[in-house]
Amino acid sequence: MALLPILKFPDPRLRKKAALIATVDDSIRKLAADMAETMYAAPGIGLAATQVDAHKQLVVIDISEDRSELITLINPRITERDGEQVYEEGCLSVPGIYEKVTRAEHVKVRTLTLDGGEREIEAHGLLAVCIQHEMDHLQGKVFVDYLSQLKQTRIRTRLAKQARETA
Ligand code: K1U
Ligand code: ZN
Repeated sequence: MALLPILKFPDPRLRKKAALIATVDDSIRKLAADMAETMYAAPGIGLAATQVDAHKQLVVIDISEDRSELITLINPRITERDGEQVYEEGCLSVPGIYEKVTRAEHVKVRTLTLDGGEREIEAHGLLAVCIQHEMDHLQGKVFVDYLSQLKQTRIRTRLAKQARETA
């Protein structure tokens, strides 16, 4: 397995739309394993392939306390959504920034599995937030897009300063 570099906002590659995965083969299983290792090491509770510059519809998520409930989404599609919740989100591509975002409280998601089967996942609360956040990445959307222009400008300034200081 390998740790993958995570793209940082405002890298334009975070804006690319991910392609559907035609066949779930060993290369996809290897990418999913590397993404899971990268997510756990970061640490994070989710990671989309877009964030590691692999523009395929692949997501890994684990919101469990003991990091034992890995969920892999391949070509995920939301089939039902309802309710509303506000959660203070973070993003491994926007380090150190946490802001409130409003999303559906409950979603049903149809996805392929790593063995090429199909399953449906029903999610509420944080899992629903994380699924929507990661599926946004696959469409080239970052959570800061939901914020005001003023907040977005402040975030860009802060991240540019962070990047200068770590260079
Ligand atoms: O997409 C990402 O960059 C991962 C992101 C997922 C996420 C977090 C919160 C709300 C929505 C989506 C993160 O994992 S940020 C880090 C984080 O939230 C966290 C890290 C360690 C333990 C618990 C949370
Ligand atoms: Zn993110």
